[in-house]
Amino acid sequence: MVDAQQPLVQGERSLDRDCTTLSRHVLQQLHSFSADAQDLSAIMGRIGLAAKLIARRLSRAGLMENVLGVTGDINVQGETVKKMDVYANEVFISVFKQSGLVCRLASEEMEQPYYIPENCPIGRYTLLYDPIDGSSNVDININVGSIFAIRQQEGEDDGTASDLLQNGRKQIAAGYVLYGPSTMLVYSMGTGVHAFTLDPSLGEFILSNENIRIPDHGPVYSVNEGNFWQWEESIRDYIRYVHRHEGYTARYSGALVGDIHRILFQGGVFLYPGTVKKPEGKLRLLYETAPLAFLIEQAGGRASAGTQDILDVVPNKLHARSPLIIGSKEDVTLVESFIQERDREQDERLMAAKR
Ligand code: AFP
Repeated sequence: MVDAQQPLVQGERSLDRDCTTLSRHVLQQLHSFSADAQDLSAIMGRIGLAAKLIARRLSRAGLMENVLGVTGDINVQGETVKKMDVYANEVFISVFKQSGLVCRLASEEMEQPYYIPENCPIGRYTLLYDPIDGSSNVDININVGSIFAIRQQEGEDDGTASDLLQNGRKQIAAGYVLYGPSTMLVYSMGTGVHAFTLDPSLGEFILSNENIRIPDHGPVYSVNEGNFWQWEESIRDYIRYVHRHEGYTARYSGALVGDIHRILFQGGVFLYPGTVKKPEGKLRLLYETAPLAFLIEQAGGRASAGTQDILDVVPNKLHARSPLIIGSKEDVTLVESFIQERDREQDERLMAAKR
């Protein structure tokens, strides 16, 4: 007679793991089968589908026509649009059309949010996303990513989606997809950070790392040092500090998602600081820095805009930017200490000038 409680086959644990798909994991995290939980599980499932479609195209990009290169357009950020940016943006829209789940999508590639009016009475969620992060890597077959966040619509939308202009603590879930040697989806719904790896033979994201904790300190500092001449003196102070101390190593891939993924698992700090001319830097708050901050805080790390936690920053427009210092707790705090020191010196000079 078969005892249902006993392992049937060797490797049952791996069979169990293979059955932990993304949608199932979301329901487990929420400890509920309520309609809300089912909706969030379905949204994550759709994000997974978008990731699979994008991964499939990336994996064959060099063999297909009209996949690599630029479209010739400039996006709302004033940046060159790549063909993959357009494709990936449309993939996210397509997977959510007629899903009944999401009423609005806001992305780096669209000046205004994309409304799906037929979903709005039932699906009060908004998906914010960067369809291809690090798109300059696409043409040279190096890792890229997608970043996403889910927010709930608050109040009536006046047609300008102004309810989205709120701090990052309003995010219900956030995560990224890394298109690397394997495709990984890392997400948090406020109950830890969990990573899934796409098993191409199954066509499913399967749980690979649960409750990931970022080390409190790590050796990596990840920053575009070509911008040294443009930074505030405090950031230069920090970089001089790492240059003069043992135990640091530089890594920078040109795609935020890849750099953050390394830091999530191995510790360290990623910086994209503001400059004297552009104090808010390059990265966008609502669909780049805030989702990653949500994730890294959930893993026990920190994310700062310099003098304020990223999750407390309130954007003044949909495509607002923010500086980013993110990663291991101790490393982020160290960078902040250089900023505080320079701010203190400046205050003292101002006081002295007044006397
Ligand atoms: P692209 O998607 O335009 O390539 O920008 C990538 C990105 O937003 C982020 O993923 C990188 O960390 C950062 O910009 C790289 O910017 P720099 O080339 O200025 O270092």
